[in-house]
Amino acid sequence: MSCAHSHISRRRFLQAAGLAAAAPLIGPGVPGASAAQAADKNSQQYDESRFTVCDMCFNRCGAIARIRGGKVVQLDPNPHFTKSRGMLCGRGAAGVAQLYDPDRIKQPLLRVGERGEGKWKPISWNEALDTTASRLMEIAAKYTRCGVVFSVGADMQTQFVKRFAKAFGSWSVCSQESLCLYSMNRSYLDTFGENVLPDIKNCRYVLMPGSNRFESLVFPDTSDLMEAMQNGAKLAVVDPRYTHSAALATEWLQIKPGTDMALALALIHVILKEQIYDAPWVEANTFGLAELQAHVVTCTPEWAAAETDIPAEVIVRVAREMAAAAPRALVYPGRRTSDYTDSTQIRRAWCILNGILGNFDREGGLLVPPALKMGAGIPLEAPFYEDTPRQKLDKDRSTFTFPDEMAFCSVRDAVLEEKPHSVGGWVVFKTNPLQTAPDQAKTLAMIARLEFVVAIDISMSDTAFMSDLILPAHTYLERQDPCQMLSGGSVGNCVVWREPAVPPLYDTRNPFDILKGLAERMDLEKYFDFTVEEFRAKQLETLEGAEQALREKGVYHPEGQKLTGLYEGKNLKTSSKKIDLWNSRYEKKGIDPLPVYRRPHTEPGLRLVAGRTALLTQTSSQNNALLHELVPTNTLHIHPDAAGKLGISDGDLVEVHGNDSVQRLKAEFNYGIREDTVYMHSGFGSLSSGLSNVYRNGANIAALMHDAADEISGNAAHHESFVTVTKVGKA
Ligand SMILES: Nc1nc2c(c(=O)[nH]1)N[C@H]1C(S)=C(S)[C@@H](COP(=O)(O)OP(=O)(O)OC[C@H]3O[C@@H](n4cnc5c(=O)[nH]c(N)nc54)[C@H](O)[C@@H]3O)O[C@H]1N2
Ligand SMILES: Nc1nc2c(c(=O)[nH]1)N[C@H]1C(S)=C(S)[C@@H](COP(=O)(O)OP(=O)(O)OC[C@H]3O[C@@H](n4cnc5c(=O)[nH]c(N)nc54)[C@H](O)[C@@H]3O)O[C@H]1N2
Ligand code: SF4
Ligand SMILES: [Mo]
Repeated sequence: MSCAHSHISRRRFLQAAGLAAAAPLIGPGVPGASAAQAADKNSQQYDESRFTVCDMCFNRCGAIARIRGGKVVQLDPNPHFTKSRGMLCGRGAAGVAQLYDPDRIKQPLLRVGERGEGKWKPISWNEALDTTASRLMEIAAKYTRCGVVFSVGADMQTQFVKRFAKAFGSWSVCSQESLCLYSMNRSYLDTFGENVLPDIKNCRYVLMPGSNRFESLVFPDTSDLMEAMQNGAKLAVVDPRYTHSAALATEWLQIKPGTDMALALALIHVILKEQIYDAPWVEANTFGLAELQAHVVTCTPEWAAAETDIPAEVIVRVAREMAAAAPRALVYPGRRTSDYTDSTQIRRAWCILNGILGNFDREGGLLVPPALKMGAGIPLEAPFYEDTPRQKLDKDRSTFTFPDEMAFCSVRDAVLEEKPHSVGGWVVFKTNPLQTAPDQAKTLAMIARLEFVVAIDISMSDTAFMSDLILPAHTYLERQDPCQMLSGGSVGNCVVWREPAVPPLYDTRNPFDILKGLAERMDLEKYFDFTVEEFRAKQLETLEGAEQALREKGVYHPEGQKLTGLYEGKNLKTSSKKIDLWNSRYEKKGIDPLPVYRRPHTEPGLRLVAGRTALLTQTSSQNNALLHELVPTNTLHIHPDAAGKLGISDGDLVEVHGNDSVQRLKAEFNYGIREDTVYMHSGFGSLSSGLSNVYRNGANIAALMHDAADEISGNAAHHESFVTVTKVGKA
């Protein structure tokens, strides 16, 4: 991790910044400014320093914006932000180039050519909001209000978009979470009754299947992991690829993709057979131990070795080491890890192993930091609309659905099938399903069915590019945001808010004002008759000292939160009221109450897996001038032996065929990837000509990925994709 811009990057960044309109200088006396200034040793170099919250990814690390001549010239970490241990990553430091990206959308744009032709007419906000309001009302009249789908990304204002959807009367809402951690959440809720966070700082043994914490940064986990390892903790990374996390781990288990459940069941087998678990604790706190014991009898290390390609003696040793370190041993919950059609069951197997390790609610184990007493803001009494369809779009499309949100893949199918009802409109806020949902062709087909698509974005993402109207939003450095509670395993919960670091550039708006403008045009103004400041005041009403801390330190993080022993003697929110090793709710639904191993589906060719690099965020930072210099394109990571069989040399231009799409990029030899697996960074090869740095640059992984989803949760199954590779030209 580094906060420093390279010499070249800095020069290029300043060029980019020079294209931006000059913003007036922020005067002194702005709340937060002097406190942020005080946190800076070299404050004389800047006119102003202001607290902000990084938005380059969902971690929302505390940051300080350094302002000179009315421009943000540098972003530094906020030392008070305990969750990231006072650090800002490379992407965080590059946030300035997001603000001054010359490709930003600068005013509302109305499509004038065919969809995807890239012909736009700049229009006024008045016209943009009038058009959006009237088109949404037309669609509501034709298809009911649920005939407008809302897709929302991770943002402090997502709650306002969901509020708008409720007031408007649509429950057809989905978010990026069904492309990310739905199956993880499902499995933990169905085992522990809660979403959990790991206390890595105090852990002695971390088994990390399919997560890459030293590249896919999650705080405090990433920094805690470094610290715990410095203090002697062991890290075993389970991944088909030799990631940076694998490189820094105590050991790397190079698993065959899709076989994690076999490994989990075998580890449980060893621990139960050798009786190296805390029997009184497990018997008192779990449900279904006898059934589990019977279930894993045949799941021997030798059996698992044949499935996973991890030697039996390694499985036995890891099981013993974990058991010895328990309860300060855990299987890292991950977020997306293995995305297959049985993801929830794969993760259930890992949950059960955590249950047997006896780490729930204990130091060095899995925690559920109790929520701070932050208020929900200004309550909404949602109106009732008589014509609301009785069946939701995701009905029967996965075994379990979440009450407030639908899975994107389910919604996409519903739109295409027009079942259980038709859909005509799509409001997309800060998410880019055209590049983050598998099977881009299917998402394009969905869009072709829709009468009106409106995107609220800062740049011309592929999804914005394919829409009918684009409403340009402020970046995080320009906007005021409500408060948000952030959770971190070992540090408990904290609260952040956001104030503008500089006045907004161009004719962009705060999403809250966009929604308010729409509400006013749709007879919904009473649901938005407040300001962001008033909303925040309500949120903080019950949190004594929070406002002062936010102004003085940029974060509210109360000391002395009790994080362990919260569930002792209490019922869990599971069917058995204990840790559900065996899940009776599953049995009633006709699904396996204990996870049953299913050999992964394979197809001819190579399995394509997705993952991350420390210097990019999904698809949203690739056009960032600073990060683009560091990661200028994507390459196909392929094992030299696999490449050799195809006549491919290192650096050759290759064609990757998958899901009826063909993508071109350079091959990169990688001895650390399995021979049957290939990898590329996501977010390149955009359809959008409005992203100069990635348009026609590299390959688009979403186009190659097959349409597949987890059967229980509906989470996208990104790793169920196979491709063939052919050589095009010499390096
Ligand atoms: N720098 C950076 N940090 C980020 C993000 C980012 O975009 N950039 N995004 C954030 C977000 S939203 C999230 S959800 C997290 C994601 O963080 P993680 O949950 O750590 O997910 P990935 O980094 O995508 O890593 C998934 C890994 O699973 C491996 N894998 C594929 N198939 C299998 C399999 O069958 N078994 C096993 N064991 N492994 C498999 C892949 O090779 C890949 O390395 O990262 C967060 N942090
Ligand atoms: N191929 C592939 N697919 C994946 C993943 C992967 O690694 N590879 N990861 C999966 C995971 S874990 C996740 S969480 C999802 C994430 O999927 P998405 O939610 O689609 O996330 P991003 O790709 O970051 O796209 C965010 C969008 O928000 C826009 N944006 C950025 N900042 C702002 C802002 O301040 N305001 C507004 N209004 N818009 C803004 C960006 O321009 C971009 O269009 O993708 C999933 N899908
Ligand atoms: S991890 Fe990096 S990109 Fe994400 S919020 Fe923190 S500093 Fe920003
Ligand atoms: Mo994610």
